[in-house]
Amino acid sequence: LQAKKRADYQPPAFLISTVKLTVKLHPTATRVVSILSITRQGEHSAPLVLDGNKLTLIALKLNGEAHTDYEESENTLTVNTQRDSFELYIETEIDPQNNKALEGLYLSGGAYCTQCEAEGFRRITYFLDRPDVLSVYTVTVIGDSRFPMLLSNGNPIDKGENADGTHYVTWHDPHPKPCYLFALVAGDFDLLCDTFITASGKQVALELYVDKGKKDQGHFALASLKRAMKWDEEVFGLEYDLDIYMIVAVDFFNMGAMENKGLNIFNSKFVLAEQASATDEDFFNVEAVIAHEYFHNWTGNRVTCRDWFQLSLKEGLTVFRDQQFSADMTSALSNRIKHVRVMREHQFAEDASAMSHPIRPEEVIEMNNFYTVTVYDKGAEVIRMFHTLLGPEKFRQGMDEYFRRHDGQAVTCDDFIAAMQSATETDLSHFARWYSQSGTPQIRLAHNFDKEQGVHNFTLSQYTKPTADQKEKTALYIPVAIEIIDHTGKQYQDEQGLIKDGLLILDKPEITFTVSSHTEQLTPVLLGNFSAPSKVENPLDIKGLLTIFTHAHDAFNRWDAMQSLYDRCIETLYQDTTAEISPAIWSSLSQAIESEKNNLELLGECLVIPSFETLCQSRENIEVARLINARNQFCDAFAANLNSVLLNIFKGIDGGTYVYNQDAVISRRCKNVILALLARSAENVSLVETQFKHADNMTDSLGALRASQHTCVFEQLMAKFEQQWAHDPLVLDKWFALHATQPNDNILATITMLSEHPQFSMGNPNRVRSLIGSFAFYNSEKFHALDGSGYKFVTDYLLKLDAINPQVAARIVTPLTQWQRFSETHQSAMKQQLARLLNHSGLSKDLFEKVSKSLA
Ligand code: BAL
Ligand code: ZN
Repeated sequence: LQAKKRADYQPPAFLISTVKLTVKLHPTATRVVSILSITRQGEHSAPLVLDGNKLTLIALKLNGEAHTDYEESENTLTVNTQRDSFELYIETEIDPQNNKALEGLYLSGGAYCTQCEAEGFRRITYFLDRPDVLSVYTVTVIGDSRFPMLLSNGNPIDKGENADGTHYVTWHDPHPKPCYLFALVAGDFDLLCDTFITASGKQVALELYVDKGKKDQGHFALASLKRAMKWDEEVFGLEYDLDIYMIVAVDFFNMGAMENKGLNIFNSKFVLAEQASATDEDFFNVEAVIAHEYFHNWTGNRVTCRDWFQLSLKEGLTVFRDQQFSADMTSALSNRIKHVRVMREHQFAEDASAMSHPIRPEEVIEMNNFYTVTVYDKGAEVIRMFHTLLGPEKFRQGMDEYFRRHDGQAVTCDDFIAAMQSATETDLSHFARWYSQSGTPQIRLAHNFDKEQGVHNFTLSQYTKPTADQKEKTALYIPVAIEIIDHTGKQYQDEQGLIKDGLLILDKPEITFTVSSHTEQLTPVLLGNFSAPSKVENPLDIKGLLTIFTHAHDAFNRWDAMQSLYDRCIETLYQDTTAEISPAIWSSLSQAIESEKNNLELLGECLVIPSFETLCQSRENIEVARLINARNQFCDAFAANLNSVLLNIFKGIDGGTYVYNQDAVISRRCKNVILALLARSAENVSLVETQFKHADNMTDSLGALRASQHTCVFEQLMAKFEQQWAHDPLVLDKWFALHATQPNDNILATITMLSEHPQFSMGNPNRVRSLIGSFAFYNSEKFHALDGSGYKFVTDYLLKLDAINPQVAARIVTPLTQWQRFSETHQSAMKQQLARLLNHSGLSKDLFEKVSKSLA
């Protein structure tokens, strides 16, 4: 299998100005007629090579005449012609019912729907399936009475009945778009309607389609959409551009959602939300994903990508935009912490693995493998750095310029950088290296004090380890937010004036600066608000970390200091299981908690002990069981030593009547974080049972269930929960995931049994991710069992899943490919399973790319 390289980009040899599609739906024999207006680009005589996959060609006509001069291969249709401009008629047949990969057009859960990004349109008809071919679409969908709603992009322009009893609707989308933004849905849904008046006074019809009976669960999504539309007008001056905006929620979906022009298709998990069945996190995610897809209308649809190597152009930017929106709708601090956790747990792991790639990858075998935390989340961090460097006003000017230059075009990350450059006097060419260099930079700070002179010398340096894809690394342009404080919190300035408005630009391998003070105890506070996607190696002792927690101005740094403190304690126990955490630390922690009891947001976050995955990012040669034991030992000691202070705060948090607003979310979050700690002591198990019994919302029910994972009541509460929610697959997903992450000795038998549960189906990505994905990603103790049984179990499953849905299989293989951080025994057992996958005949491109890279 050949990788495509970014450097090999060639503009299209032909363009397609208009597409007239007629789709006559049938479960196993859908007919697609496509009429294309095609124009040759430039001086050449090459034939027209169209992409196509799993299509049966029925008829081909050129300018109305049957055309026989063509060749078909597994993935192409080559049409031989010397004409420069012509109309091509292509009729194909496809089989949506047996399309279990959920790419192209598929029939699942009683509805037809499409997923075309990245390269799914070629499974519907032969086409130039690349994002730089933009066309105006007119689409007629024909279906029978079981599918009363027939939807596609743009505005409806015609509808009617056919003589054979079927009916049709014709849609026209005036905005030229790449085929990955095409969508079609047919089904029988409940419909929620609303309107939005844009800043310039245009009325937009909003339509939300959900499964029958689920209308009540759609109101929050619709309200979120209106908030997102308003926010984009206020913050970026961007208005919606069609008369209608539709969102359809479906149960079978590979991704979270898809930003098809005017017709978003969503995984129902990111639409449906109500008090009884959705957690606060679900509500948050619904609002964030609704906003993300809406924001794509400008950053993605109006200005799209020239080629798929530029994916971060739209995804990094849109993730940044949705993060800013969520911060404005909820709280900046908890959002920042949430996103940094994703970076540390997942993106740093990817950068350290064989799948490491820059946010703009250089080569790709299967594009679906590059919808990654690097392209999305690190991509958003890079946009955030533009924002930090330029400031909000100039950032906005740069965005305005980007749209002014490129509206209606398919462009590159370099075009984005150039537009941003135009809004600033700073030369961004060095900064642009973030687009081409993979790996996580490590920032180090050396500090020494010349007591006689009263001068503190600081040397800040950067280093990026070689990655699997790139051996040579150069110094990046890193904005490092920095405070220098003493033990009273007084702030100090550097003599050289390198720190401007709290920001130091580390654009060399190292930078030295000095601070004059006779105070011995100066504490540097680095990477405020996580100002760059980097790791910090800070030689601070516990006292220094507590100084940061107590006195730093940046709340993110305060949280982070606590995380480092816990990490140090866990490391002590990891090195020596008989070690004890000193009473002085417990007493400092007790004071710290007490001091923040009126700041439940920060407190709640500070009481989350770093996850096993986060702990892994600063370690090598990891012995999994030992690290997990050290973490558990610390959590147990934490709960025991701080029991009374935690209990007091827990009891003082007023549950009140349920409401979804920021204060209530923060209270529930803090309460449930504390409950999980308290539940580690047997005497507190009744608190868990009481909360479970009286909970009037899913956040508290699930909080109690999670807390019960370490207790004797887990099985009993889980059985009650199943009884209560057997009818609701999205809630059962939470139940599957809780089972799958339980580190008990029978876990593999339990998962096997659950995979036969009436609500489980290998064909449904949400179910598979909940059960198998949760085990592989989050049951670290049993996934990494030293006898290799966890690795083998996941591999056995992937071999079956790959034949059905390669995209989902390639996601779930990720933890197996990240063997590099673990000890030799783990590594060899992991590689043994990867080799089994690689040797499997008929392995998908998706799995082949990830597995072969990780064994290379
Ligand atoms: N474009 C794929 C789904 C998303 O990122 O919105
Ligand atoms: Zn996106």
